[in-house]
Amino acid sequence: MPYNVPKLTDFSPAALDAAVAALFSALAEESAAAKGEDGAKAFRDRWMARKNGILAQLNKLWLQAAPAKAKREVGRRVNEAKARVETEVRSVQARGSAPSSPEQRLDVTLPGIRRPLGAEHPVLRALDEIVGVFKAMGYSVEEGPEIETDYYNFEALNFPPNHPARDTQDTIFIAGQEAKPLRDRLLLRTHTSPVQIRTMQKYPPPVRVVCPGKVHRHDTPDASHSPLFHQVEGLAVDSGITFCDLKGTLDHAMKALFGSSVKTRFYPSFFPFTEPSADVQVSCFFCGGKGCRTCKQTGWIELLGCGMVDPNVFEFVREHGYDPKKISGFAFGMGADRVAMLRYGINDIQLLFQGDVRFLEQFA
Ligand code: 2U9
Repeated sequence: MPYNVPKLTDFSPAALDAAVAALFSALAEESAAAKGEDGAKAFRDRWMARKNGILAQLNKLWLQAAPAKAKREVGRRVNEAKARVETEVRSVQARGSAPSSPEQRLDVTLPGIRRPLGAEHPVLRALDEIVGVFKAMGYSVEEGPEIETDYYNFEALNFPPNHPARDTQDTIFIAGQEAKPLRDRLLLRTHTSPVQIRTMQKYPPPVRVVCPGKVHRHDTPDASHSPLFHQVEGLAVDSGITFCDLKGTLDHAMKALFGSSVKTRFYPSFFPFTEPSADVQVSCFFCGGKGCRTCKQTGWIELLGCGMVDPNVFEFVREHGYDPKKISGFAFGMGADRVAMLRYGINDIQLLFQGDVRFLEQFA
């Protein structure tokens, strides 16, 4: 027999207790019998429907029917019944929505969701490694704008206006600036050397600084050329700095980067901003100097340019404390892309900039 709310006539505490006990036992019985989502809904409707649910009937048949002096007692019991019914309905609903069949349960043997981590780009890794070697020698790191003025990229670095040395830089200029004085015209920096000029304007000597970053040249792309590449340049200025300091510093840096057994050798070269200038070769760390494909059978790999800062360059920052009669300095530069290519056996510089995941994920 399904439970029906009785119409109360006896409102004595004993009669109320008996009526509530019958109500709760019906609640427990029906709650246990309610199965699945449909059962939970029917259970809720039967007990809590606004219109004629059992709770609504309690209001009408018990509370409203009670004489004034029993109202308090009846009200207390009806409230208690409300709370019990609500708790029971919630627990039946929770049971009803939980997976019931074994197939619906969590399968811990399923493969997890893969969240692949990104990896540092090989060029940035090389750039960081090079910078790290110089940081360990007390160098600080400075960065500067990629869009530079003619003054910082050329003039202050001893490339006078119209000098043929400018042609070697294959500069990409920003168009439509003919109205400006030459020194203010904008271009994409062709080297990070402008950062060293800016550094000297900012700090008086002594300075020891490395400047990593992107540079741009109007080069046709091929396996060894890219219109965008990366340099790390360095500058040390102090009183009494000599070519000997330059050689010792770069020899140490190459050993730190490529292993303590590599040797270095310095060849005369030319850069507008250094005098004397040199190219630096490192003994081939693939064949140990015997000759192989990477070093084109020479046993040596060219990696660096360097030199003593030309006094003409110091003239541009003289008022910042750089009197070429009192101080001297050395500078160097290397291509980080080339270092990455040698380090990771990459034979085409284009691979570094195409964003092909099949290439990049090898560095994860
Ligand atoms: C100041 C004074 C001197 C920076 C230098 C080089 C030599 C050099 C090349 C290496 C390969 C560029 O990436 S590359 O093509 N760089 O050979 N750079 S000395 O000399 C400076 C810089 C700033 C104020």
